[in-house]
Amino acid sequence: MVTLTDRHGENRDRSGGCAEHPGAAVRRRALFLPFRSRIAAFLCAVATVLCASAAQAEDGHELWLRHGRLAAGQADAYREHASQLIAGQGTPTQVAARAELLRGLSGLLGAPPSVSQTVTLDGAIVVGTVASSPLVARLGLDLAGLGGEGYLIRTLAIDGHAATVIAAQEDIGVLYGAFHFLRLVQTGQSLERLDVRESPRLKLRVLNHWDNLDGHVERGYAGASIWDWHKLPDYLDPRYTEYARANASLGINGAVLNNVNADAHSLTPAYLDKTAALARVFRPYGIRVFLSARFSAPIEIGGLTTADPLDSAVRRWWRSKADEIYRIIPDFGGFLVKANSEGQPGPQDYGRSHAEGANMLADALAPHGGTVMWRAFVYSHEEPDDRAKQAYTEFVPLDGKFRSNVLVQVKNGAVDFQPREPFHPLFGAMPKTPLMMEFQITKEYLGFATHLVYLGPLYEETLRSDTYARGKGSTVAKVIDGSLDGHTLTGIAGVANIGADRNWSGSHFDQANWYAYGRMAWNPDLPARAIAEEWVRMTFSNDRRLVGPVVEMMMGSRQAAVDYMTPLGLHHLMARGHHYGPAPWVEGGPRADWTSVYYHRAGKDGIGFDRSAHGSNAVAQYFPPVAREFGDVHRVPEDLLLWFHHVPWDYKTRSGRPLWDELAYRYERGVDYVGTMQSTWDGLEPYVDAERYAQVAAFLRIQEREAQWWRDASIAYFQTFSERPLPPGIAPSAHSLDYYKSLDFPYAPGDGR
Ligand code: GCW
Repeated sequence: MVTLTDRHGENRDRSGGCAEHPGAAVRRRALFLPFRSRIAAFLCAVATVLCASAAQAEDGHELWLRHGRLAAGQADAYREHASQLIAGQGTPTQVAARAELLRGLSGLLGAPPSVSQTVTLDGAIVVGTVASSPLVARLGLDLAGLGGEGYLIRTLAIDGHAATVIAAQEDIGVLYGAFHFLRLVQTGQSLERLDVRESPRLKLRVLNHWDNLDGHVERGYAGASIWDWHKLPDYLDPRYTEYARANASLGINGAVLNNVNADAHSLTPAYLDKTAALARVFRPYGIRVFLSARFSAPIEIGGLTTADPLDSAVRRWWRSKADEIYRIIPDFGGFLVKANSEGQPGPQDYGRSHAEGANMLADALAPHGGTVMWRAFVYSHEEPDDRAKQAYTEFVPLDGKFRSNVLVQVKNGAVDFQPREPFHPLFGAMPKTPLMMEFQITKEYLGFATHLVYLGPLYEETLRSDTYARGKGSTVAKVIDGSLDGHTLTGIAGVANIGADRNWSGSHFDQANWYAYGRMAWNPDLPARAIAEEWVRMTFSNDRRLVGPVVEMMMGSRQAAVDYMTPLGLHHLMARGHHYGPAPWVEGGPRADWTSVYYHRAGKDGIGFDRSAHGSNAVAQYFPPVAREFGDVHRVPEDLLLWFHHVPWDYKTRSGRPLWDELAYRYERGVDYVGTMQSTWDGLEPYVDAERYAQVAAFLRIQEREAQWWRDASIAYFQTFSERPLPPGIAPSAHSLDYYKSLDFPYAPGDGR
């Protein structure tokens, strides 16, 4: 990456060389936009006076679209490539692209480029499609192959002037290209000799909002739902547009507005009007709305006595519901369905298969071009078998039985969004069915909003996992992008971490998880580290004294959470219900697979879930090379050891330490990492605005305390089985096991309702 820096090697947000707290940037920008550079000196003085109050503006609301003013020298260099803007305004999407460029460049460079119809200056930016811009049309660019959402950004000469063109086949590609161009400036990259060609690898790149109609967000830690259903459709909160801008800047092109634990009311005319209003706001930004459909809706709101997918009245009801929806939302995306899972109704209630249920909805949507996203997160009421095996067992026999407009949506791992899981064995195992990935962005099992856990490495680890479905190199990324089995309908979903909090995600660093999801949805091969760096530069600053340490801190944070919560392949040891904090002792209750003891299986003889051929044989669901690796206690990656094997407490791990010592060591390592993040962050105080600095510091203190709690409670509990002393250097737990068991958090946020 080429980084433009000022002579001090910095390019953080500063204006005109004023000595001030960096937190002043945003408020100052808002105040100063109408002014010209010739009065910059005067403004510096005003800014200095405003420094104290300006710092309060840094509440994270702008996300990564924080186009703070660049250092003077740097802004001058960029202005040479952004002197003039030639962009159409014929459609709402063109208007949006033009507005983004003007807004972003004004912020970054201190003044907007001049607006023109023709290129009359060096450094012009020409934006548009062949159809909308005669200027773009006569450049003879090779736009074929970009697809409807792709774009190119190229440096060339137009009418004797140096220019940059942002061109696409469709308006939405132009908008995506505009955001890309701004990102280059925001992250300090060179605008010389640009030759960018980008198209998304996946077709549907959607957020799944687990938002209930009453405003509660299931597993949400960022406040209430951003959808104010009560005031819709009449009042359109400006946040809806901000939301659309943020998503479009990443290329996210779909939003499932309501919880997969769905309420049939979202399909009533009144709620459809509300959804239509949101769809109108999102449309210029290329975002289509989807709804979670409750399978029993024909009974609940349709007055029928059955929801049997083979019943002709039921089928008619869904067809006319689809027609009704498309009459008011012509670009409606389709339905997401959680069926026969965790108490949700579904086709199996009528003795029908998942395919029969999905196909009924697919038939209703097909005439309108809609898609069904049918979830594979199912496990049976009867608990007959290892829960990790059940989705595969139910879905593999259905391969090839789904309509062509059905995607089967598969969680990244076979159990449930754990801090670390092996990739789901369904990936690669249903070659005739397009599978879409479901990641969780909200951190239900990773410390809620207060733990700094960057999920880029988790997503990357899954996407790069090799299924061996068609031999070596059959990565999960190739399964979901359709290239492995030749599918054109492809997709990815992220369970959103967005709420009504000013900072959207409940914490500043959780914004990075939304960002990373969106970037990988566009290109599943993007490295988590590069994405983190981009995000830090856009969200905080380009100051290298900040970028390097923050990226390092982020990159190790997920492994740290694994270490202090569920090391060595342990999983699902969180408290029952709300999942807040450690509770490896949970047992009893309605089902065994909702307890911790089911998953860790600790006893005097050892610990771990035997999924090898000697145990549940879940390994057999993977392709042979993977099955052999996971099934062999000596070859399985140690990070997954206790996921697949039950081993004695004195089992010798790769470090040479006995298992018990290794477990204790990893708990300790996780807690230590949080301490390291704290010291790193302490050292960054001079480079971060006061407001965000303080919140991150406070959250790291919470994380430190809770990591210690996880470690202490887990060690105290497992020691009752291992009956071994702690290894040298590992301190005993601060309290007794009874103390940890007595802790109770009836109102922990995010619980399902
Ligand atoms: O992990 C579980 C969550 C539930 C969620 C379910 C699912 C929407 O605890 O809250 O329900 O996953 O993915 O369906």
